Amino acid sequence: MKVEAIELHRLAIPLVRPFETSFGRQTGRDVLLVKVLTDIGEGWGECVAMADPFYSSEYVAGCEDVIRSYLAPALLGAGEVGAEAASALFSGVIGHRMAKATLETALLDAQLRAAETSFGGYFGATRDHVECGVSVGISPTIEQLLDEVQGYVAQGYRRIKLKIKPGWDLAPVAAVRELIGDLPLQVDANTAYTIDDIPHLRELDAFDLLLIEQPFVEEDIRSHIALAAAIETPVCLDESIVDAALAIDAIERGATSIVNIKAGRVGGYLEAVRVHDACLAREVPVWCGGMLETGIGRAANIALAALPGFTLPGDTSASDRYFAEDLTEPFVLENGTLAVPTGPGSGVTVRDELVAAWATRPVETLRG
Ligand code: NPQ
Ligand code: MG
Repeated sequence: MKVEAIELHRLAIPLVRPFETSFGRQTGRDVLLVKVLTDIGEGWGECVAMADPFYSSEYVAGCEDVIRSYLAPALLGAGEVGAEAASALFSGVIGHRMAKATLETALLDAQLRAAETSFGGYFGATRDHVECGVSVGISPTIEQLLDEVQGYVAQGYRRIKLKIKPGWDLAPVAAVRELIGDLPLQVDANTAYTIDDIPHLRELDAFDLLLIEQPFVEEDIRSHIALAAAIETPVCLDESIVDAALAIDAIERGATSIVNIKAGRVGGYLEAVRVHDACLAREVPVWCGGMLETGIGRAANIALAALPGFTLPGDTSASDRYFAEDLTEPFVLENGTLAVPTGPGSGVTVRDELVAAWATRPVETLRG
């Protein structure tokens, strides 16, 4: 295909409830969407970066700038190009994986719509539904936390993930474990601990957790190795895993025995499939992470989560976990699962009227 223009859309979407993690509290989703206009049709990509560089070094305005200044010009000047060629085209730019993933996904959407192939079919999905978990933020009180968790259990979620940080860990985990019985439970620290906390983190072994996710900073593989050797609960890396090579290295060194896969974090769905393949070959279970995506990103995540190595429920929750209204037809939980879209490309239809209604500034159109 030939890319003729790239639109940048910046939206503000209200969340149904604030979402608090060890790195901050979100009350809305500041989201960047890109639409590629090509000679074979259009495609959408959603950027997973947050408004501020507090979860990752990337952030929305930074992604926008690197797309506008570097990635879009490379694509618009490339002539005939397939989604599979995007990462090589972008390779002169170091890092900025979330920005690269946004454009690659839009290209893949356009390409697969034209080929009448679904994301799931293209990735190698082996299931038509995926099991869903839910990520639960830090609450003002344990009572409110239990209320929120109870609601998700009633909706049918197959596993609960609690956000933890120093001062909000053993007590809420104990209370939730008591509430939910033997429903699968895991925790996510988003890098809030240090190696000195290992004796404290070992106390989590009492709660039969599926895993503990990313207790230490992204670059600190060594402390994760030390924790994994000291604790029964499996250690799972999120922020640290930025590509398939790093996943293999972290697995072989004993830093992680389960991997959270987020396409944005690793530079796109094609690399995400390679992370999956590397983990499957090493018998390391994977699950699909979430970044408060709208239906656009959620559709692609659910297609990814339908690959055979995704043996644990993901953070691929229903639309109403985050949004009263979604940018696409909503994803609705069916017996704790979501249906993998089967239509061409992402398989969802973007509601242009909502894209316009939630825009925080006029559409910016980039041309060659
Ligand atoms: C995680 N996601 O697994 C992330 C962290 C996270 C579902 O727990 C706006 C955009 C707010 C992305 C808050 C979940 C966010 C965000 C938290 C990602 O670590
Ligand atoms: Mg995480």
